[in-house]
Amino acid sequence: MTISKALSIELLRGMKRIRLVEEGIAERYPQGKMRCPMHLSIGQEAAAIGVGLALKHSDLAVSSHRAHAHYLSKGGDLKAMLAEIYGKATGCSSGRGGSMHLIDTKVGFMGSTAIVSNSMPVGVGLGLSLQLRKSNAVSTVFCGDGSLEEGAFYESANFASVRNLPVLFICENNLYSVYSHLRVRQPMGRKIHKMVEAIGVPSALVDGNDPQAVYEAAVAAIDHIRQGQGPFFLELTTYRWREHCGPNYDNNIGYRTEEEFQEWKQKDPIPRFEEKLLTERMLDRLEVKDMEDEIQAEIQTAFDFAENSPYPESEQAFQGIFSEKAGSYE
Ligand SMILES: Cc1ncc(C[n+]2csc(CCOP(=O)(O)OP(=O)(O)O)c2C)c(N)n1
Ligand SMILES: [Mg+2]
Repeated sequence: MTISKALSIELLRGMKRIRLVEEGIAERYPQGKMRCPMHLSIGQEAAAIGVGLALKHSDLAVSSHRAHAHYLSKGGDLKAMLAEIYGKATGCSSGRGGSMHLIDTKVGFMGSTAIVSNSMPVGVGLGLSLQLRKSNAVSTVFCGDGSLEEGAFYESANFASVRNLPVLFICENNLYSVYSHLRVRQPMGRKIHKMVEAIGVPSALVDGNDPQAVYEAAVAAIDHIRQGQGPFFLELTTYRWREHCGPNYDNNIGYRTEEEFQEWKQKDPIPRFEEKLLTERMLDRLEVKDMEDEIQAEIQTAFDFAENSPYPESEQAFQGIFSEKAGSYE
């Protein structure tokens, strides 16, 4: 598949935007104003944007604890995300959820939750709802390799398969669940996408650090689903650069080696793709610089918005937010 110049540039811009937002968070986190746990996906940007650009706003998505990139790739509002992380009333969950509870139903991002695998049945339920409404939209479940080790995944994937539901499972396999490598969690030689096929959901394995490969695989999977052929599972190989939770690096604590980290850093999705676009003369260095300046200006405005927004009033603490704030996706 050849993708257009405009789309190639959007893939690059999307990756840079996610990276710069998360680096902005990491830089400011030690100030102590963001009082929630923080799971960054720096290094994993290609997976999120490749899928996000293949989806429409009318498609739905849910995610997990590491959701910033998914929310932004689906078109979620950056100001509302940062305000949420700062615990402000203008946040997308009215300041009560923090980094792990993002929602923007206007663009079909139906929520992220902190309980591993919790969003599986929610995403499959959304798929059932789409099917019952005879919609041709797709429900996307962003998840990690670790979330496939919960019973909820098997029940959900089985149900999606049996009912032929329009569900796209996107598994970012970054090798780790917190500090545990796959080799101590799953039998030797198991291939995640093959295991999922064995329970009835067709799958593909893709280089999750190649945004174009991810985009193309997502388009093919979405076509399969929109044609009424049921769920599809994409395993995207990638790597988290920073600590599991927090803004720092933690290669020194012994659960992974510096060599492994450096090996994956060489596979940084952003410079690799940028170089490709420069070589193919889709844009020049000056345009890349303009792109970065534009993104940085947007990010600064969003941080200012978050910092200057008010905290929620205590009497609002138990008021519902879904209907009054987030709206409905109908
Ligand atoms: C049910 C449940 N068990 C354990 C945890 C603690 N926990 C938070 S994130 C995580 C690892 C999840 O790994 P993975 O799904 O691969 O996502 P990644 O962090 O690598 O993005 C664990 C075990 C939790 N939040 N929920
Ligand atoms: Mg993982």
